[in-house]
Amino acid sequence: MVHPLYAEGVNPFEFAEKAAQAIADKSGIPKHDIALTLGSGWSKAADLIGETISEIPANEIPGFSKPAVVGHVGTIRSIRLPNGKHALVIGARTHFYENHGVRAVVHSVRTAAKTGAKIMVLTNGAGGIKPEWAGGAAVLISDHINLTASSPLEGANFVDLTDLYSKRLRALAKEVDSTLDEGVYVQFRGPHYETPAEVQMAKTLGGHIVGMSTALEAIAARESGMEVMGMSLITNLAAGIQTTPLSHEEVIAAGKSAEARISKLLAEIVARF
Ligand code: 8IG
Repeated sequence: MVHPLYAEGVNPFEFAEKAAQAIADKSGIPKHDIALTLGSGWSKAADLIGETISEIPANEIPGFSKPAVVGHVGTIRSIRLPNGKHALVIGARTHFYENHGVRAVVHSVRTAAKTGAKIMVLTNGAGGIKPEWAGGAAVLISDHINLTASSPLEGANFVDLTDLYSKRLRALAKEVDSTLDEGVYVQFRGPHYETPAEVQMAKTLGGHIVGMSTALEAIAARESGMEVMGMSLITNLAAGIQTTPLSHEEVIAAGKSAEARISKLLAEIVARF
């Protein structure tokens, strides 16, 4: 079945506007200030950043669907921060490897922009190339390399990606935790994990983190005029950096054990926005 975003004559930005209107109607909050996509290991942050005003099942919002991945929650939450700002928390991510097309991948980001969000926080679980990140490090994304051979932009739309991952927001994060490390995120298509040779390629290209989600979303966020912060939880060392086989169960377990620590960290960072 073709995804609704690819139905005849659909404009993805008008569709995102409809989704944003549905969120406003269902939550009673007409405008959100910031948005967060919570990936593997990060979902507890939603409980810590403020008071949940409304929680909406993803399938009640046009263009959204239940996540394909165990460990993702499948709801959209409207949260009031202690400083009075409103955060939209997206617990439903569509991955490129689901083959619904890149419009579906970035629909939540475009919707967030249409709700009024000026800051987009993108979190994920990812593999680490630096051995010192073993054991569940949270790492800021400083830049990315997009190896999906795709883009969410359509047509001759030449968006600048210099400083895509905001220096200002990274500095705020480091005020909360000065030990936070940074790295270049390399997005592969997945859903298979990399071969050790592919990880060595990513390392040679200047990469430090390997993942399957965030680069395409960040591009769309920038296109929509949002300031972007990206953060990875290193749930595993990348293939060949760790010598044991990678498993999704390992990833889920690492996420669970890091959850409380990284969620508190993210809540403290967001409180400074
Ligand atoms: I969690 O090792 C997680 N997501 N591409 N490689 C890629 N994505 C990931 C990995 C990994 N771990």
